[in-house]
Amino acid sequence: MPHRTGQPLHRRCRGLALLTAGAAATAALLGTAPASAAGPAPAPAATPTLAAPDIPVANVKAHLSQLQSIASSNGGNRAHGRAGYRASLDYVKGKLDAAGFTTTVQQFTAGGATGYNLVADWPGGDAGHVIFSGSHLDSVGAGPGINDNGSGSAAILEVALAVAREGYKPDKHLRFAWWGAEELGMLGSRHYVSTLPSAERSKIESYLNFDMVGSPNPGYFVYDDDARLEKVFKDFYASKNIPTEIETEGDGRSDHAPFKNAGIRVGGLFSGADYIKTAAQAQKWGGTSGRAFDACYHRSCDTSANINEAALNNNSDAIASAVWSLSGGSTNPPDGKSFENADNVQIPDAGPAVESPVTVTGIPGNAPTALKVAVDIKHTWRGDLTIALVGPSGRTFGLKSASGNDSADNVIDTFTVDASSETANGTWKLRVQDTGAQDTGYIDSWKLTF
Ligand code: DTR
Ligand code: ZN
Ligand code: ZN
Repeated sequence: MPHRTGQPLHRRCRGLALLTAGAAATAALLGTAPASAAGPAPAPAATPTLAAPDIPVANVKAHLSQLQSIASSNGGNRAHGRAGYRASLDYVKGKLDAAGFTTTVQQFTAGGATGYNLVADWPGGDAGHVIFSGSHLDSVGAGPGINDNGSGSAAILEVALAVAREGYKPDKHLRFAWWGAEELGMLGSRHYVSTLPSAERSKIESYLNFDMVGSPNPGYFVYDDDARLEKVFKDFYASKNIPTEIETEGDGRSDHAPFKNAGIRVGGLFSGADYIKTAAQAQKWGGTSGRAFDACYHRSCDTSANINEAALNNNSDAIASAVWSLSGGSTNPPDGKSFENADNVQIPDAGPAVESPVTVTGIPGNAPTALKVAVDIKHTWRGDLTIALVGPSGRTFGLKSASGNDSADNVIDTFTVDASSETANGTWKLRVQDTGAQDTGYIDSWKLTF
Protein backbone atom coordinates (compact mmCIF):
# COMPACT_ATOMS: atom_id res chain seq x y z
CA MET A 1 0.00 0.00 0.00
CA PRO A 2 1.44 3.43 -0.86
CA HIS A 3 1.99 5.54 2.19
CA ARG A 4 1.14 9.18 2.30
CA THR A 5 4.14 10.93 3.70
CA GLY A 6 3.63 13.23 6.63
CA GLN A 7 2.13 16.65 6.20
CA PRO A 8 2.77 19.36 8.74
CA LEU A 9 -0.35 19.85 10.82
CA HIS A 10 -0.75 23.24 12.34
CA ARG A 11 -2.49 22.35 15.55
CA ARG A 12 -4.90 25.24 15.57
CA CYS A 13 -6.24 24.13 12.23
CA ARG A 14 -6.59 20.63 13.54
CA GLY A 15 -8.51 21.92 16.56
CA LEU A 16 -10.89 23.82 14.30
CA ALA A 17 -11.42 20.74 12.14
CA LEU A 18 -12.26 18.70 15.21
CA LEU A 19 -14.67 21.30 16.49
CA THR A 20 -16.48 21.48 13.19
CA ALA A 21 -16.73 17.72 12.86
CA GLY A 22 -17.89 17.39 16.46
CA ALA A 23 -20.62 20.00 16.10
CA ALA A 24 -21.87 18.40 12.92
CA ALA A 25 -21.91 14.94 14.49
CA THR A 26 -23.79 16.25 17.53
CA ALA A 27 -26.28 17.96 15.29
CA ALA A 28 -26.76 14.77 13.29
CA LEU A 29 -27.42 12.75 16.44
CA LEU A 30 -29.89 15.24 17.78
CA GLY A 31 -31.58 15.68 14.43
CA THR A 32 -30.99 19.43 14.37
CA ALA A 33 -29.47 21.63 11.73
CA PRO A 34 -25.74 22.19 12.25
CA ALA A 35 -26.16 25.97 12.36
CA SER A 36 -28.51 25.94 15.33
CA ALA A 37 -26.57 23.23 17.16
CA ALA A 38 -23.25 24.95 16.69
CA GLY A 39 -24.46 28.47 17.38
CA PRO A 40 -23.03 31.38 15.42
CA ALA A 41 -19.98 30.44 13.40
CA PRO A 42 -16.79 31.68 15.05
CA ALA A 43 -14.93 34.49 13.35
CA PRO A 44 -12.15 32.98 11.24
CA ALA A 45 -9.42 34.54 13.37
CA ALA A 46 -10.88 33.31 16.65
CA THR A 47 -9.01 30.56 18.44
CA PRO A 48 -11.31 27.57 18.53
CA THR A 49 -12.22 25.77 21.72
CA LEU A 50 -10.68 22.34 21.58
CA ALA A 51 -12.93 19.33 21.66
CA ALA A 52 -12.17 16.81 24.40
CA PRO A 53 -10.38 13.70 23.18
CA ASP A 54 -11.97 10.28 23.26
CA ILE A 55 -10.70 8.49 26.39
CA PRO A 56 -9.45 4.99 25.46
CA VAL A 57 -11.45 2.63 27.69
CA ALA A 58 -8.72 -0.02 27.30
CA ASN A 59 -6.38 2.33 29.17
CA VAL A 60 -8.97 2.84 31.94
CA LYS A 61 -9.39 -0.94 32.21
CA ALA A 62 -5.62 -1.42 32.34
CA HIS A 63 -5.54 0.85 35.43
CA LEU A 64 -8.32 -1.26 36.95
CA SER A 65 -6.38 -4.46 36.37
CA GLN A 66 -3.38 -2.90 38.12
CA LEU A 67 -5.60 -1.97 41.10
CA GLN A 68 -6.99 -5.50 41.10
CA SER A 69 -3.46 -7.01 41.24
CA ILE A 70 -2.53 -4.59 44.01
CA ALA A 71 -5.52 -5.79 46.06
CA SER A 72 -4.79 -9.46 45.27
CA SER A 73 -1.23 -9.19 46.49
CA ASN A 74 -2.18 -7.21 49.61
CA GLY A 75 -4.78 -9.33 51.37
CA GLY A 76 -7.64 -8.74 48.92
CA ASN A 77 -8.38 -5.07 49.56
CA ARG A 78 -7.14 -1.49 49.15
CA ALA A 79 -8.65 -0.16 52.37
CA HIS A 80 -7.59 2.81 54.50
CA GLY A 81 -4.64 1.91 56.72
CA ARG A 82 -3.76 -1.19 54.70
CA ALA A 83 -0.81 -1.83 52.39
CA GLY A 84 -3.07 -2.05 49.33
CA TYR A 85 -4.17 1.55 49.79
CA ARG A 86 -0.67 2.98 49.80
CA ALA A 87 0.30 0.77 46.82
CA SER A 88 -2.74 2.09 44.90
CA LEU A 89 -1.70 5.65 45.63
CA ASP A 90 1.88 4.97 44.54
CA TYR A 91 0.63 3.49 41.26
CA VAL A 92 -1.52 6.54 40.43
CA LYS A 93 1.20 8.97 41.55
CA GLY A 94 3.83 7.23 39.38
CA LYS A 95 1.69 7.68 36.26
CA LEU A 96 0.96 11.34 37.03
CA ASP A 97 4.57 12.22 37.84
CA ALA A 98 5.76 10.63 34.60
CA ALA A 99 3.19 12.66 32.66
CA GLY A 100 4.34 15.99 34.12
CA PHE A 101 1.81 16.66 36.90
CA THR A 102 2.87 18.28 40.16
CA THR A 103 1.74 15.81 42.81
CA THR A 104 1.34 16.23 46.55
CA VAL A 105 0.61 13.53 49.11
CA GLN A 106 -1.36 14.86 52.06
CA GLN A 107 -1.29 12.81 55.26
CA PHE A 108 -3.95 12.62 57.92
CA THR A 109 -4.81 10.32 60.79
CA ALA A 110 -8.09 8.46 60.94
CA GLY A 111 -9.21 5.44 62.95
CA GLY A 112 -5.73 5.09 64.42
CA ALA A 113 -4.05 4.77 61.01
CA THR A 114 -2.31 7.16 58.64
CA GLY A 115 -4.38 8.12 55.63
CA TYR A 116 -3.28 9.77 52.41
CA ASN A 117 -4.82 12.04 49.80
CA LEU A 118 -3.07 12.45 46.45
CA VAL A 119 -3.48 15.84 44.77
CA ALA A 120 -2.22 16.49 41.24
CA ASP A 121 -1.97 19.88 39.59
CA TRP A 122 -1.51 20.39 35.86
CA PRO A 123 0.94 23.29 35.52
CA GLY A 124 -0.58 26.45 34.06
CA GLY A 125 -4.04 27.90 33.68
CA ASP A 126 -5.57 30.67 35.78
CA ALA A 127 -4.87 29.67 39.39
CA GLY A 128 -7.80 31.82 40.50
CA HIS A 129 -10.23 29.49 38.68
CA VAL A 130 -9.64 25.86 39.53
CA ILE A 131 -11.57 23.03 37.87
CA PHE A 132 -11.20 20.20 40.33
CA SER A 133 -12.04 16.51 39.71
CA GLY A 134 -11.86 13.92 42.50
CA SER A 135 -12.50 10.28 43.29
CA HIS A 136 -11.90 8.20 46.39
CA LEU A 137 -9.19 5.63 45.98
CA ASP A 138 -9.82 3.51 49.08
CA SER A 139 -11.90 0.34 49.09
CA VAL A 140 -13.81 -1.20 51.97
CA GLY A 141 -11.98 -3.96 53.86
CA ALA A 142 -14.22 -6.66 52.38
CA GLY A 143 -12.91 -6.55 48.83
CA PRO A 144 -10.75 -4.97 46.12
CA GLY A 145 -13.18 -2.12 45.38
CA ILE A 146 -12.87 -2.12 41.62
CA ASN A 147 -16.20 -0.48 40.83
CA ASP A 148 -16.20 1.30 44.24
CA ASN A 149 -14.06 3.17 43.51
CA GLY A 150 -11.34 1.91 41.24
CA SER A 151 -13.69 2.99 38.43
CA GLY A 152 -13.79 6.70 39.27
CA SER A 153 -10.10 6.66 40.22
CA ALA A 154 -9.04 5.04 36.93
CA ALA A 155 -11.34 7.24 34.85
CA ILE A 156 -10.01 10.54 36.23
CA LEU A 157 -6.44 9.19 36.04
CA GLU A 158 -6.87 8.50 32.33
CA VAL A 159 -8.50 11.91 31.78
CA ALA A 160 -5.51 13.52 33.53
CA LEU A 161 -3.12 11.50 31.35
CA ALA A 162 -5.08 12.59 28.28
CA VAL A 163 -4.57 16.23 29.33
CA ALA A 164 -0.82 15.57 29.28
CA ARG A 165 -0.89 13.51 26.04
CA GLU A 166 -2.72 16.27 24.24
CA GLY A 167 -0.43 18.95 25.61
CA TYR A 168 -3.65 20.68 26.64
CA LYS A 169 -3.33 24.31 27.69
CA PRO A 170 -6.53 25.07 29.60
CA ASP A 171 -7.49 28.66 30.36
CA LYS A 172 -8.40 27.61 33.90
CA HIS A 173 -6.24 25.59 36.27
CA LEU A 174 -6.83 21.84 36.43
CA ARG A 175 -6.53 19.87 39.65
CA PHE A 176 -7.28 16.21 40.31
CA ALA A 177 -7.42 14.35 43.63
CA TRP A 178 -7.65 10.78 44.86
CA TRP A 179 -9.12 10.72 48.36
CA GLY A 180 -8.31 8.40 51.24
CA ALA A 181 -10.72 7.02 53.84
CA GLU A 182 -13.96 7.89 52.04
CA GLU A 183 -15.38 4.59 53.22
CA LEU A 184 -14.90 5.71 56.84
CA GLY A 185 -17.05 8.81 56.27
CA MET A 186 -15.27 10.92 53.60
CA LEU A 187 -12.43 11.54 56.01
CA GLY A 188 -9.77 12.33 53.42
CA SER A 189 -11.79 14.90 51.50
CA ARG A 190 -13.07 16.40 54.76
CA HIS A 191 -9.49 16.76 55.93
CA TYR A 192 -8.50 18.44 52.65
CA VAL A 193 -11.36 20.93 52.70
CA SER A 194 -11.06 21.74 56.40
CA THR A 195 -7.33 22.43 56.18
CA LEU A 196 -7.53 24.44 52.95
CA PRO A 197 -6.97 28.15 53.61
CA SER A 198 -10.12 30.12 52.77
CA ALA A 199 -8.27 32.06 50.07
CA GLU A 200 -7.56 28.74 48.32
CA ARG A 201 -11.10 27.53 48.80
CA SER A 202 -12.52 30.52 47.00
CA LYS A 203 -10.34 29.78 43.95
CA ILE A 204 -12.09 26.43 43.38
CA GLU A 205 -14.67 27.21 40.75
CA SER A 206 -16.13 23.70 40.52
CA TYR A 207 -15.58 20.33 42.18
CA LEU A 208 -16.61 17.24 40.18
CA ASN A 209 -16.93 13.89 41.97
CA PHE A 210 -16.76 10.42 40.46
CA ASP A 211 -17.63 7.54 42.78
CA MET A 212 -18.76 4.30 41.03
CA VAL A 213 -18.90 4.94 37.29
CA GLY A 214 -18.69 1.38 35.93
CA SER A 215 -21.51 -0.43 37.73
CA PRO A 216 -22.22 -3.85 36.20
CA ASN A 217 -25.98 -3.20 35.81
CA PRO A 218 -25.55 0.51 35.18
CA GLY A 219 -27.70 3.58 35.40
CA TYR A 220 -26.63 7.06 34.29
CA PHE A 221 -27.12 9.38 37.25
CA VAL A 222 -26.04 13.02 37.24
CA TYR A 223 -25.72 15.05 40.44
CA ASP A 224 -28.18 17.94 40.47
CA ASP A 225 -26.44 20.07 43.09
CA ASP A 226 -25.49 22.80 40.60
CA ALA A 227 -27.56 23.49 37.50
CA ARG A 228 -24.66 24.55 35.30
CA LEU A 229 -22.54 21.50 36.09
CA GLU A 230 -25.56 19.23 35.75
CA LYS A 231 -26.14 20.66 32.28
CA VAL A 232 -22.55 20.06 31.14
CA PHE A 233 -22.99 16.34 31.78
CA LYS A 234 -26.56 16.15 30.50
CA ASP A 235 -25.55 17.82 27.24
CA PHE A 236 -22.80 15.24 26.76
CA TYR A 237 -25.20 12.31 27.27
CA ALA A 238 -27.82 13.93 25.08
CA SER A 239 -25.22 14.05 22.29
CA LYS A 240 -24.84 10.27 22.72
CA ASN A 241 -28.58 9.65 22.98
CA ILE A 242 -28.18 8.27 26.50
CA PRO A 243 -31.01 9.14 28.92
CA THR A 244 -30.00 10.30 32.39
CA GLU A 245 -31.66 10.64 35.79
CA ILE A 246 -30.87 12.78 38.78
CA GLU A 247 -28.72 11.04 41.37
CA THR A 248 -30.89 10.21 44.40
CA GLU A 249 -29.19 7.19 45.93
CA GLY A 250 -28.14 9.02 49.06
CA ASP A 251 -27.50 12.71 48.61
CA GLY A 252 -24.12 13.76 49.94
CA ARG A 253 -22.85 10.23 50.35
CA SER A 254 -19.49 10.88 48.75
CA ASP A 255 -16.55 13.28 48.65
CA HIS A 256 -18.44 16.14 47.05
CA ALA A 257 -20.26 16.67 50.36
CA PRO A 258 -17.41 18.46 52.18
CA PHE A 259 -16.92 20.75 49.15
CA LYS A 260 -20.62 21.51 48.93
CA ASN A 261 -20.77 22.24 52.65
CA ALA A 262 -17.93 24.72 52.16
CA GLY A 263 -20.00 26.58 49.58
CA ILE A 264 -18.24 25.23 46.48
CA ARG A 265 -20.24 24.31 43.36
CA VAL A 266 -20.29 20.53 42.94
CA GLY A 267 -21.31 18.07 40.25
CA GLY A 268 -20.65 14.47 39.39
CA LEU A 269 -21.66 11.13 37.96
CA PHE A 270 -22.79 7.84 39.48
CA SER A 271 -23.81 4.53 37.90
CA GLY A 272 -25.59 3.05 40.93
CA ALA A 273 -24.79 1.03 44.06
CA ASP A 274 -27.14 -1.25 46.01
CA TYR A 275 -30.46 0.25 44.95
CA ILE A 276 -32.57 -1.93 42.63
CA LYS A 277 -32.98 -1.13 38.94
CA THR A 278 -36.67 -0.65 38.09
CA ALA A 279 -38.40 -1.98 34.99
CA ALA A 280 -38.57 1.54 33.54
CA GLN A 281 -34.83 1.99 34.11
CA ALA A 282 -34.02 -1.36 32.50
CA GLN A 283 -36.12 -0.32 29.53
CA LYS A 284 -34.14 2.84 28.91
CA TRP A 285 -30.65 1.66 29.90
CA GLY A 286 -30.78 -2.09 29.33
CA GLY A 287 -29.54 -4.48 32.00
CA THR A 288 -31.63 -6.35 34.53
CA SER A 289 -34.62 -4.98 36.40
CA GLY A 290 -35.24 -6.18 39.94
CA ARG A 291 -31.51 -6.42 40.47
CA ALA A 292 -29.09 -3.97 42.14
CA PHE A 293 -27.06 -1.62 39.95
CA ASP A 294 -24.07 -3.17 41.70
CA ALA A 295 -24.90 -6.42 43.48
CA CYS A 296 -21.25 -6.66 44.59
CA TYR A 297 -21.32 -3.26 46.32
CA HIS A 298 -18.96 -3.42 49.33
CA ARG A 299 -18.40 -7.14 48.82
CA SER A 300 -15.45 -9.35 47.93
CA CYS A 301 -16.89 -9.82 44.42
CA ASP A 302 -16.27 -6.16 43.52
CA THR A 303 -13.42 -7.33 41.28
CA SER A 304 -12.36 -6.41 37.75
CA ALA A 305 -15.21 -8.65 36.54
CA ASN A 306 -17.65 -6.28 38.28
CA ILE A 307 -17.47 -3.59 35.60
CA ASN A 308 -19.71 -2.68 32.69
CA GLU A 309 -17.31 -1.58 29.99
CA ALA A 310 -19.82 0.54 28.05
CA ALA A 311 -20.71 2.54 31.17
CA LEU A 312 -17.05 2.95 32.06
CA ASN A 313 -16.35 4.14 28.52
CA ASN A 314 -19.27 6.59 28.33
CA ASN A 315 -18.58 8.01 31.77
CA SER A 316 -14.84 8.43 31.09
CA ASP A 317 -15.68 10.36 27.93
CA ALA A 318 -18.25 12.42 29.85
CA ILE A 319 -15.61 13.37 32.43
CA ALA A 320 -13.19 14.46 29.69
CA SER A 321 -15.90 16.45 27.99
CA ALA A 322 -16.74 18.28 31.25
CA VAL A 323 -13.10 18.94 32.13
CA TRP A 324 -12.39 20.36 28.68
CA SER A 325 -15.51 22.45 28.38
CA LEU A 326 -15.33 23.88 31.91
CA SER A 327 -11.66 24.79 31.62
CA GLY A 328 -12.10 26.55 28.29
CA GLY A 329 -8.71 25.64 26.89
CA SER A 330 -7.96 26.83 23.45
CA THR A 331 -4.38 26.27 22.51
CA ASN A 332 -1.97 23.42 22.32
CA PRO A 333 1.77 24.03 22.79
CA PRO A 334 2.50 27.19 20.79
CA ASP A 335 5.11 26.10 18.30
CA GLY A 336 4.64 22.34 18.34
CA LYS A 337 4.72 21.27 14.70
CA SER A 338 3.23 17.88 13.99
CA PHE A 339 3.78 15.37 11.20
CA GLU A 340 1.36 12.49 10.93
CA ASN A 341 0.78 9.35 8.91
CA ALA A 342 -2.87 8.33 9.15
CA ASP A 343 -2.73 5.48 6.63
CA ASN A 344 -3.50 2.09 8.15
CA VAL A 345 -0.74 -0.50 8.08
CA GLN A 346 -1.66 -4.11 8.87
CA ILE A 347 0.66 -5.86 11.32
CA PRO A 348 1.07 -9.52 10.26
CA ASP A 349 0.34 -12.03 13.02
CA ALA A 350 3.57 -13.36 14.57
CA GLY A 351 5.34 -12.00 11.49
CA PRO A 352 8.06 -9.60 10.40
CA ALA A 353 8.15 -5.98 11.56
CA VAL A 354 6.21 -3.42 9.51
CA GLU A 355 7.00 0.27 9.17
CA SER A 356 4.98 3.43 8.65
CA PRO A 357 6.97 6.48 7.45
CA VAL A 358 6.62 10.18 8.19
CA THR A 359 8.68 12.77 6.34
CA VAL A 360 9.73 15.77 8.38
CA THR A 361 10.67 19.00 6.63
CA GLY A 362 11.27 22.59 7.61
CA ILE A 363 12.65 22.01 11.11
CA PRO A 364 16.21 23.30 11.46
CA GLY A 365 18.82 21.43 13.47
CA ASN A 366 18.40 18.37 15.59
CA ALA A 367 15.25 16.80 16.98
CA PRO A 368 14.31 17.80 20.55
CA THR A 369 15.26 16.03 23.76
CA ALA A 370 11.53 15.54 24.33
CA LEU A 371 10.21 14.48 20.95
CA LYS A 372 6.57 13.40 21.32
CA VAL A 373 5.59 10.22 19.53
CA ALA A 374 1.82 9.72 19.61
CA VAL A 375 0.89 6.18 18.65
CA ASP A 376 -2.56 4.80 17.82
CA ILE A 377 -2.39 1.06 17.20
CA LYS A 378 -5.52 -1.09 17.23
CA HIS A 379 -4.75 -4.64 18.34
CA THR A 380 -6.63 -7.34 20.25
CA TRP A 381 -3.64 -8.27 22.50
CA ARG A 382 -1.18 -5.43 22.90
CA GLY A 383 1.28 -7.62 24.85
CA ASP A 384 2.24 -9.13 21.47
CA LEU A 385 3.68 -5.84 20.23
CA THR A 386 7.20 -4.48 20.13
CA ILE A 387 7.30 -0.85 19.00
CA ALA A 388 10.24 1.35 18.03
CA LEU A 389 10.84 4.72 16.45
CA VAL A 390 13.47 4.77 13.69
CA GLY A 391 15.25 8.08 13.09
CA PRO A 392 16.41 9.43 9.71
CA SER A 393 19.90 7.95 10.29
CA GLY A 394 18.46 4.50 10.96
CA ARG A 395 19.00 4.74 14.74
CA THR A 396 16.21 3.03 16.67
CA PHE A 397 14.54 4.20 19.86
CA GLY A 398 12.62 1.52 21.73
CA LEU A 399 9.13 2.64 22.74
CA LYS A 400 7.59 -0.57 24.06
CA SER A 401 8.64 -4.19 24.23
CA ALA A 402 6.36 -7.20 24.02
CA SER A 403 5.10 -8.51 27.38
CA GLY A 404 3.03 -11.61 26.63
CA ASN A 405 0.66 -11.30 29.59
CA ASP A 406 -0.58 -7.76 28.85
CA SER A 407 -3.89 -8.83 27.33
CA ALA A 408 -5.44 -5.36 27.05
CA ASP A 409 -6.48 -3.99 23.66
CA ASN A 410 -4.70 -1.29 21.67
CA VAL A 411 -1.73 0.95 22.25
CA ILE A 412 -2.99 4.53 22.33
CA ASP A 413 -0.24 6.43 24.02
CA THR A 414 2.26 9.23 23.66
CA PHE A 415 5.91 8.43 24.22
CA THR A 416 8.59 11.01 24.92
CA VAL A 417 11.93 10.28 23.26
CA ASP A 418 15.30 12.00 23.61
CA ALA A 419 15.94 12.24 19.87
CA SER A 420 18.54 15.01 20.06
CA SER A 421 21.14 12.76 18.39
CA GLU A 422 19.12 12.84 15.13
CA THR A 423 18.58 15.64 12.64
CA ALA A 424 14.92 16.61 12.64
CA ASN A 425 14.43 16.62 8.87
CA GLY A 426 14.23 13.33 7.03
CA THR A 427 12.15 10.20 7.04
CA TRP A 428 11.17 8.78 10.42
CA LYS A 429 9.46 5.43 10.78
CA LEU A 430 7.32 3.72 13.33
CA ARG A 431 8.36 0.05 13.40
CA VAL A 432 5.94 -2.47 14.89
CA GLN A 433 6.27 -6.22 15.22
CA ASP A 434 3.73 -8.75 16.44
CA THR A 435 5.69 -11.41 18.30
CA GLY A 436 2.81 -13.67 19.39
CA ALA A 437 0.40 -15.89 17.48
CA GLN A 438 -3.39 -15.34 17.12
CA ASP A 439 -4.26 -11.76 17.98
CA THR A 440 -3.89 -9.19 15.20
CA GLY A 441 -4.18 -5.50 14.46
CA TYR A 442 -2.92 -2.50 12.54
CA ILE A 443 -1.22 0.86 12.89
CA ASP A 444 -4.16 3.27 12.73
CA SER A 445 -2.09 6.46 12.81
CA TRP A 446 0.96 7.93 14.44
CA LYS A 447 2.36 11.40 14.82
CA LEU A 448 5.58 13.17 15.70
CA THR A 449 5.44 16.54 17.45
CA PHE A 450 8.56 18.71 17.47
N1 DTR B 1 -20.64 6.54 49.06
C1 DTR B 1 -20.38 5.52 48.11
C2 DTR B 1 -21.54 4.89 47.42
C3 DTR B 1 -22.71 5.75 47.12
C4 DTR B 1 -23.96 5.54 47.52
N2 DTR B 1 -24.78 6.50 47.05
C5 DTR B 1 -24.07 7.38 46.34
C6 DTR B 1 -24.43 8.52 45.65
C7 DTR B 1 -23.48 9.23 44.99
C8 DTR B 1 -22.16 8.80 45.00
C9 DTR B 1 -21.77 7.67 45.69
C10 DTR B 1 -22.73 6.95 46.36
C11 DTR B 1 -19.42 4.51 48.67
O1 DTR B 1 -18.26 4.80 48.51
O2 DTR B 1 -19.78 3.48 49.26
ZN1 ZN C 1 -17.47 4.88 46.79
ZN1 ZN D 1 -18.15 2.38 49.17
